[in-house]
Order: sequence, then structure tokens, then C-alpha cells
Amino acid sequence: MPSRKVNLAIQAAVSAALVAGGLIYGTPPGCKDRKVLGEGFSPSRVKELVEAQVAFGPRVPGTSAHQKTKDWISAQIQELGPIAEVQEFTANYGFEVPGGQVDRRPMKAWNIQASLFPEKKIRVLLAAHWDTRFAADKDKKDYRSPGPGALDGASGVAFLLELGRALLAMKTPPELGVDLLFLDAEDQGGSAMSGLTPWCLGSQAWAKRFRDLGMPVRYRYGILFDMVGAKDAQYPREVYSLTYGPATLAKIWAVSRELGYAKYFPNADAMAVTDDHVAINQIAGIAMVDLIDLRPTQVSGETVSGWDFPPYHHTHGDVPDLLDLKTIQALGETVMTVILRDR
Ligand code: 1BN
Ligand code: ZN
Repeated sequence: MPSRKVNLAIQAAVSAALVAGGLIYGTPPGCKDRKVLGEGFSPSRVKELVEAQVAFGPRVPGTSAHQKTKDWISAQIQELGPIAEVQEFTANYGFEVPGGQVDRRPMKAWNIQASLFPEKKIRVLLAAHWDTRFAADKDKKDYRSPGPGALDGASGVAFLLELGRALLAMKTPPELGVDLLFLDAEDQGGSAMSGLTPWCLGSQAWAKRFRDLGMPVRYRYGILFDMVGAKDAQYPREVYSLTYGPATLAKIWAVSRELGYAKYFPNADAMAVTDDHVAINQIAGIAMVDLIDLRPTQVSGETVSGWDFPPYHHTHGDVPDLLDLKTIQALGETVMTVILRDR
């Protein structure tokens, strides 16, 4: 055979082997095609896990629903196999009392962590908050009592648990280890000047502990899930995420396009959200991005020039019925693919 023909034959054989092995399409070894990744992740289980949390009532710190949810998350982790590490910390809450004064009360709070594939040295940190805001203060009718927090709180927890289950069930496990981190006391914040409770206390406590322990684990990157899986959800590039984790965002955006999920990850830079990833970036030095549901407010043609929180945010309308299995599937499959491809 002339050498050009030999080269072409070799090229064709190599291409066929790469496609069969999933390397051209980036699927991990052992998976025939990208569908296998999607099939491992169950959107309906995510919905069930959200409903289970909402059934406890609002998971506001200091309530029995909060206590029950802490035990429920630990039990869910243990059902998957890993040990649930419950990290207690003291959160200083500020309450408004009659006369316009602020009463300070230290309260116990709990971050919960699970280490999947603990023998792996290089790891990915997946995080979400599990507490519910003390009041649905954006609600037009009843702004004093807490809302159900189906998206804001429960959805991120459900995503972590289902991603954990699906990853542990993979015939070929990921090359990187995966930690699931359930953060408390994210959503109790008041205005910065008020002296009321700060936001994101759980991530601040976790990040300080991580730093003070001498950064005992090496995380390649982190992904925070906040308000995930609603119908019409969009996850534009949040500003702190762009600053600290541009490479992770680029990976997620590229995979979403490859899998046909571009509409959930618009090619747009949105506002900055002081969410749990900020302390984890700034104090713990882990490049964490925030996948958070934000909606366009100003659209002219293809250009979006303003973003805001979704309409259910901090209202009584934050209910499980808002969840959309297709959105959950898109996000789950995208994130699983990103993690399973990493080396
Ligand atoms: C996201 C969902 N957040 C709260 N619930 C983060 C946030 C922090 C939003 C500070 C606004 C201000
Ligand atoms: Zn919130």
C-alpha cells in the first residue's frame, strides 16, 4: 500500500478506536456514549428529595424542621455509603426587637460534609446551602413568615445528593475525588448596615476551618448550586465566578453546548452575587463558581443588559411545582460530564 493510503488507514483506525472508547466525544472510559452519563442521573429523584425537605417545613435555624433536616441530610449521605461529617459552629444572629434595637444571639449551626472516593488526592468540591430564609420578605402578601424554600435551599441539597448517588453508581468512577458540602446559615442575612445577621455564615466558618487546618485537601475547583432546576431557569456567568473560576465556567459552558443545553447557560455575564462561593474563594482559596438561577430584566434583540433574582426568590411561591425535569436533567448531565472528564 502506498504510504499516503497507509497513513489514511491508520488515521481511520485510530479515529474509530477513539470514538468507540469515547475519547473524541470526551466520555469517560467504560461509557459507550454520552447518554450513559445522563441515564445515571435521575431528575425525578431530585424532585422527590426536594419534596421530602419541603415536607419538614421551612428549615429556619432554631426550628425543629432545621434539626430534622440536619439529621435527614446525614442519613441520606449514610445511605449512599460515605460517613456524614457534621461540623458544628456558632453563628451570631442579629434579631430586630421592639424599639428598633438589635438583639444578638449565638446559635448552633451545622455544615455537613461527605467525602466520595476518599482515597483520591485531587478533588472537586460541590456545595449548596440547606437552610431556609427566616422570612419570605419579597412576598407581596405575607413577608413575615418563611417560605417553603423548594428552590432556594432544598434544590441544591437534592442536586448534591443525586449527583453523589449517580457518581458512586458509575461502573468507572471519576478520576477526581468528590466532596459534597451542605452549608448552613447562608440565607439569614439582613442589610449590611443594619447590624442584623450576615449572609453566608456557614461558608465563612467552613472556609476559615479549612484555612486553619492548613488546607488538608487539594480541591481542583468547586461548584456551588443555588436555586437550581426551575422551569425557565438560566445560569449566566455570575461575576465572582468569572473572577475566580473562569476555567471552570469555560468547561461547563463548552460541555453544555456539546450536549445541546446552551439555553440554560446563556453566553452572558450577569451581576455579582455575594453567595457562599465568595468566602470559599477568598478565605479557602478554592476556585468555586456559582450556578445560580438569574433572569434577564433588560433584553434588546440578542443583548441582555440586566439580570435579577427569579420571581419566586424569597417568596411563598418558591414551591416544588416550579421544578422542571428537563432543566434538572440538563444541569445534572452537564455537571456529571464535566466531573467525569476531569483528570
Ligand atoms: C441566594 C439565594 N442568596 C440568597 N438566597 C444569596 C444572596 C446573598 C442574595 C446576599 C442576595 C444577597
Ligand atoms: Zn435565599
